[in-house]
Amino acid sequence: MSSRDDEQPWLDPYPTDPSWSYGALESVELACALQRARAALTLPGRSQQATLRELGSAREAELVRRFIGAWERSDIDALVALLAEDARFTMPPLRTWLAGRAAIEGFLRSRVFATPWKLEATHANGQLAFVCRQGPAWGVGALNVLTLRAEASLAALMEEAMSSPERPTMKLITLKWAPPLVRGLVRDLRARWALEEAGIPYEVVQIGQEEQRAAAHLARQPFGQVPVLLDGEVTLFESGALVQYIAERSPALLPSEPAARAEVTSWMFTAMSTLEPAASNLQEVDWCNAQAPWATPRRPAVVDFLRTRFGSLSDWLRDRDHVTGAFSAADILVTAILRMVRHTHIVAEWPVLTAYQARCEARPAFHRALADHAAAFARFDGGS
Ligand SMILES: N[C@@H](CCC(=O)N[C@@H](CS)C(=O)NCC(=O)O)C(=O)O
Repeated sequence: MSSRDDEQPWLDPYPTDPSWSYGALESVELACALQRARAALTLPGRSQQATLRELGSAREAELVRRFIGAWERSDIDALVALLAEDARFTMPPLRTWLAGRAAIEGFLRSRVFATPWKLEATHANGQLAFVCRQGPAWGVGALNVLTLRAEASLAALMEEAMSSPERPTMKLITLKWAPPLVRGLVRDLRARWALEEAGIPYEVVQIGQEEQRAAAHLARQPFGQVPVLLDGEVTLFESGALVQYIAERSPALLPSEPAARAEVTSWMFTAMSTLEPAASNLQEVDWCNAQAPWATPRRPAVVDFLRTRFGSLSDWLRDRDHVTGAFSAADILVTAILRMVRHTHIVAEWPVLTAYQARCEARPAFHRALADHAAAFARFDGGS
């Protein structure tokens, strides 16, 4: 890796509104120069304005759309595809720089997408630039300045990029309608939350009971259940698998550093295989079999078992804000399990768990996911 990386180029929100000049901003702010260039094609002395004129407004708009889309989706593969082999990434006034596509990719994967971003296109000194707002507070965290250095064949390069297929939008399959009792619990919420945290756009497909039993759906989900995630050629079922797949596209949800990643993975499996069965046993007693003769005598043992699990979880969280070092995909799943027994006061027996659940559910991504989840079912309240 070719880099000079002895400073911590990280990022507090930029203190003012984005009414800057490039020079002023550069002196206080991170600025990234991503150079789309092939050395052999570079002619010296060509201005960015001339390069952009050559590119033409339609191709410039397409480049802007692709750059913003890739950055907001944390789609590092798509960003890297826009870089030339000899691209350079600088952060004036820091001395940190990265040379070459591989070094930049490593940097993007390790740090940049630990939080979600929203980008607005602008120009700085005649160059294409992007005001980058950093979630969850959406303060300005960076000005990315894109330097296009290719010459005569830039238009051809863009043609090539524009004709290469873009990844289709992910599709999340959920139920058409769900009764109020389970709204906020149907497991598409877990995937929605992860998608919102990762800043990945998605479409929702709602299916009715007949479609659940249809061969096409059973081929995707052998039990006729939801959620299912479709991503191009990829089909996934089991909410834990969906969350993991989404998290793999967002270092904010699943870190790349092996020890931290292993911790998050362990807790994702804990949520699904150690905690969830204890919570779903209680749902079965209280909801699915409430009238069965065995329900009342069985319930205390089910609650006791859940208490042992939640007690251990509370002990673990006593001095922690999240199940691992920072909020991650594991917290999405653990919080989802705590929610499963919201019809009882069991979580409230542990103030640590109550505070943890509130902390996770306070995240804007959770609010967006929950609102969309509820709105989707409400659309079919009148039936159809
Ligand atoms: N272990 C599965 C459970 C899936 C599940 O229970 N899905 C429910 C909604 S949350 C469902 O599809 N219920 C309708 C049905 O079973 O017909 C997962 O985590 O995805």
